[in-house]
Amino acid sequence: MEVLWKLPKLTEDPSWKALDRYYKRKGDELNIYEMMKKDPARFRKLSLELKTPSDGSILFDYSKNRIDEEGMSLLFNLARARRVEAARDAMFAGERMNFTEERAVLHVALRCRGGAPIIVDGRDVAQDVARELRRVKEFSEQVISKRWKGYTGKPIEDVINIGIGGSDLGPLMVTEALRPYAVGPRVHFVSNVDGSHLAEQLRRADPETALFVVASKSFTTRETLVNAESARRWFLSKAGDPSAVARHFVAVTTDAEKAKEFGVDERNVFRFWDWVGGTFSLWSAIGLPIALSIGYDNFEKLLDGAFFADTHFRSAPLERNMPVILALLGVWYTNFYGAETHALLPYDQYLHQFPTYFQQADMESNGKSVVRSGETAAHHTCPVVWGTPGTNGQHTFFQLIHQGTRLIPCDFIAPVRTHNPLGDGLHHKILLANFLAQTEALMKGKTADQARAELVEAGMSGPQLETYLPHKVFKGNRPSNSIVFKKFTPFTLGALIAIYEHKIFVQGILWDINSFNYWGRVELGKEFAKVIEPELEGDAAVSSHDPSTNGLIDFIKGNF
Ligand code: G6Q
Repeated sequence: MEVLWKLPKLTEDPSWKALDRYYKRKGDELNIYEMMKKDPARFRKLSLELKTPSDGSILFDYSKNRIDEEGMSLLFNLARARRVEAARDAMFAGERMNFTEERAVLHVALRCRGGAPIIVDGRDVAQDVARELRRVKEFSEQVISKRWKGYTGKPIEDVINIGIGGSDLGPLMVTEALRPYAVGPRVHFVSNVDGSHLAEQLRRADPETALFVVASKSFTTRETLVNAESARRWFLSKAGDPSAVARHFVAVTTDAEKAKEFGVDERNVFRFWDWVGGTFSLWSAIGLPIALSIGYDNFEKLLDGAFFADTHFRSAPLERNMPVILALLGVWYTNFYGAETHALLPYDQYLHQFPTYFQQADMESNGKSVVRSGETAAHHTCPVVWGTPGTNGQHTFFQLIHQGTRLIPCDFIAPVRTHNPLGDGLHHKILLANFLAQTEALMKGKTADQARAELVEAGMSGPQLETYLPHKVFKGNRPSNSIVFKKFTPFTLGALIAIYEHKIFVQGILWDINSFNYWGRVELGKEFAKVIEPELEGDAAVSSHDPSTNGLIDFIKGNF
């Protein structure tokens, strides 16, 4: 990706400077509600509708942002100047976007439809992908149809995925999100090396009907291997015969040899490849628990949805490109308004893992402070990503979003139709009304005059009214995006995830970082943990660390 290396430093790029001037001139006075009132066409101008072939439209409304058309066009200029389109094409073409590990970044190849070859290092990986997907299909169909039997001849009732990070969160988020489509065994997830996580699952599991999926890209992750070992020990303590393991343990990895060494039968090893980042691996065999839960046909629909979003990302002009717009608005708030966080607020209980999933995907990919050249970035990168499903958030942290000192851009995500129309649809009507009300209230706020009128109406006057008044004011002008779907289906969920993945990609390009290596996530802590683990043995006081760490270790040892 030659061209990216030749770009000027981000903060010195003329397109960046133009944005900076615009921000200084207008940043304080851009008032969303005022702009909305002045221009009734604002919604039409600043929204997009993506028509899916089968599952209705996805509406993306970004008109409730502190930006006007001039600002948007400066943001698009930035994307052009920073070669977002060329970078996107290079990713799809299999160039080594992950330049510090010299790897292609091709999660898009995992869901590419149409059968065209995808060449990585001279090899058509599309065929490898198709072969592994066929294996996922066959295996999931055997398990769901109960043709796959455990060692006593009983079918599988519970699947326990053992993996962490990217080998856990994607399948966890998707199986939760698509629960209404579940047709297979119950699926559970164990990630934490804290024995309680596994112990709680094992307590409820029956070795005769449990299937363990050991998921690890590297097959070296200590947490996963220790959990898998303990699961196998538990299983053998009940089943006795080691040959029974082959009916109850499968693995998903890029390193089949290591999985075999661990003792997983070769025929039970599902593969993926080093050009799939862990964070973006749910589309590969890492998605096996998804296929086991919702059935392979639905898993394919998830891939179809992602492919739909890939096609949109590749072909829509920047001005109509949802991931690009999401990315640019994120940069606008992070780098100009100084927003430190970004909230993801799905108004759908099934999406309760969505914020956590994207917390990882965003923060692991773009939580970097070194730019491509190796210099320290002169600009901020990834904000803290967080959130929880509405309406719960309204009763917890929305206070801060409405009246706190910080600017918190929010993405509201909601399906028009529910899978559970309880109370004749009443629940869902309330949910939707709340979603809409929050975005409106964040924008409009409540002026001192309005608050005063309300207090007077409530019978208040004099010093009491004056004391209450400032606390009742909402400044408003708080930005939000709204993303509304007809219904959450495997297809629309696949599209939504892929849209956010591409947002992350675009932001990485804009921030001039490598979004695809994750050395920060575990390396340093892992090195330190290796030293500390043996020190937790024995009674001797520890002195090899700083006084705080020594003191903590000694306290723990004293209380074993
Ligand atoms: C980086 C991932 C990271 C990873 C875990 C587990 O690639 O995002 O979260 O998935 O560290 O790694 P393994 O899959 O190799 O066990």
